[in-house]
Amino acid sequence: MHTMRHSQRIGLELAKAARAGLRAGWATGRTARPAVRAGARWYSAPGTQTVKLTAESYPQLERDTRFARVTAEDMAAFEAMLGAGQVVTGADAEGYNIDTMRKYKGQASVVLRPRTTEEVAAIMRHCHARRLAVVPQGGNTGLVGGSVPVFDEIVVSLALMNSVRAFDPVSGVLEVDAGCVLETADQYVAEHGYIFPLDLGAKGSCHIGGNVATNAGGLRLLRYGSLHGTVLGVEAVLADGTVVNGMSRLRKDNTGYDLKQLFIGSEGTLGVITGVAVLCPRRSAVVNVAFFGLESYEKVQQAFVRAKGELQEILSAFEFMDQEAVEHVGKMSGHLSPLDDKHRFYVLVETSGSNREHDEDKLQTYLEGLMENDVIADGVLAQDETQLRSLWNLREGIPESLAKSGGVYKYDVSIPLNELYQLVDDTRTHLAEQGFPTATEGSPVVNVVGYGHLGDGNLHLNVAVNRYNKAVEAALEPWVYEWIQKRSGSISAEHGVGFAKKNYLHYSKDQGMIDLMRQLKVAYDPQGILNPYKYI
Ligand code: FAD
Ligand code: 2HG
Ligand code: ZN
Repeated sequence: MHTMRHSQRIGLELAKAARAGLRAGWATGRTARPAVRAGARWYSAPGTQTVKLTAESYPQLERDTRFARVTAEDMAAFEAMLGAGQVVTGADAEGYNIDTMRKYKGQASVVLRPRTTEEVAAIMRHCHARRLAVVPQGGNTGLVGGSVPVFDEIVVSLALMNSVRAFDPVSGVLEVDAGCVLETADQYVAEHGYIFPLDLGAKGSCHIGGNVATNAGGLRLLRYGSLHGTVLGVEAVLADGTVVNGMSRLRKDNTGYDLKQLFIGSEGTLGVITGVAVLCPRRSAVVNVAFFGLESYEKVQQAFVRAKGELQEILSAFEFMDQEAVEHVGKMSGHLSPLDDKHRFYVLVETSGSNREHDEDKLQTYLEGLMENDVIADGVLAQDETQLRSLWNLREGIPESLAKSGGVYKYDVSIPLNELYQLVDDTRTHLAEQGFPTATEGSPVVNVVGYGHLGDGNLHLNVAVNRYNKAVEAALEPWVYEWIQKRSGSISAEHGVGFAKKNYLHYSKDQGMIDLMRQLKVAYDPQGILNPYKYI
């Protein structure tokens, strides 16, 4: 017989209930999910360790001598087209050169900050004519080194193109400049009763243009699908300065090739995205979040299958975390598990719907069933907005807590669900065999954790190290990618290929596909000036 308890730590009602009395034990959320959860800019790892130049970390890489170097005449041309205030140089350019993981550092001496699509077009016309290489940059929160230069490429930052262009409260179609921050867009549509269909931990910093360029997945994909479905229109500037206006607001349009799809996930290699039209769904009035512990990965899968069956249309997130991830975020960031005991795995389930009684009834029945069948060991249900936010902060805080270790090797993969977690166990064993045991005196490996969007078949394997270490990297790569290839998985479920995985694309894509991608690249960017040294 279990009895109900109360968690002192974050004040959540604890539902380690007696099977018979369980219905009463799982108290449900009373408020809609807040418009903003984390509400802060993404934290970037503290700059205690100097970031090595990418060119020094990868000495075999050479600058492509076909690209011109920026001259005084180029600078004069940029200042004439933009105004001096929008041309950043010297020490002010430093932040644009370093990625959020502090793993990659470029050598750009010039950063251009256009305010309009016409200014982007003028920049690209000039760079194309002069064969100057360019890196489009959004919020610089990308996790594959794609948003920063490798050598002296010019950074084109979309940060000043940050306006909401239009919103239609009948259709829910939002039109924004590419530099609009995700959280700002979400807050904007929230005022009209809508929700942005994408949500992720970096929402306070990342741009919609960057999200589209990476085809970001995030925490709501399970419910609202990928950007390939929700993005209706894209406006972009091609390498030669041509503006392609594909800002459709239509859900259905079968007039020829759907070219906007090529920009979604193109990671700055095909054009500079300047505008995006997105279909936003209605914001749910009732949101509930449950968090529970389970003792095996098998049980995590059982809980997911039952969530799909029993929560159906109200299921909006199914995130899982292993014990190591939850303990790490507790220790490093203070986001503590609300459960008294330790568990091998944890799951955060969110439901979003419109009818409180109906939603709560469904969720309670689901949780009761899991308890009765011994699928879950213990759990809590958020009682109010603060508790709901605490649970999400725990989940969203995991990457930040790992970054505090010094460095993190990140693998963002899709694998058939039954084998998803095996990669984490195998990585721990493999690293130990290679002489890098976890959390052992003298070993650079601080932690190996697994978490992610289980509902999307997406695992985040993170190997935290005390500092970036070539020997650890060599032990992990291509070993991890080979492991994934053997299971026909994807080496990038959501973060993209960028610089980090550029040599490993063939582990997930057949040569015919890679050749076709190259042909498209040549057609869109014949001089290869857009985001060179990256994946294509
Ligand atoms: P940047 O980092 O600036 O750029 C990313 C890539 O897009 C680069 O190749 C760049 O050249 C290109 N690019 C940027 N803007 C443009 C443009 N306007 N036109 C053309 N190309 C452009 N990703 C997920 O998928 N799911 C998650 O849950 C998730 N969570 C995250 C949590 C944290 C804490 C962090 C730090 C990152 C997370 N990410 C996640 C990574 C994710 O890719 C980014 O956060 C986001 O999508 C990148 O947007 P950005 O504006 O920062 O783009
Ligand atoms: C998340 O789901 C992000 O939190 C980041 O995609 C994952 O840092 C990572 O590996
Ligand atoms: Zn993710």
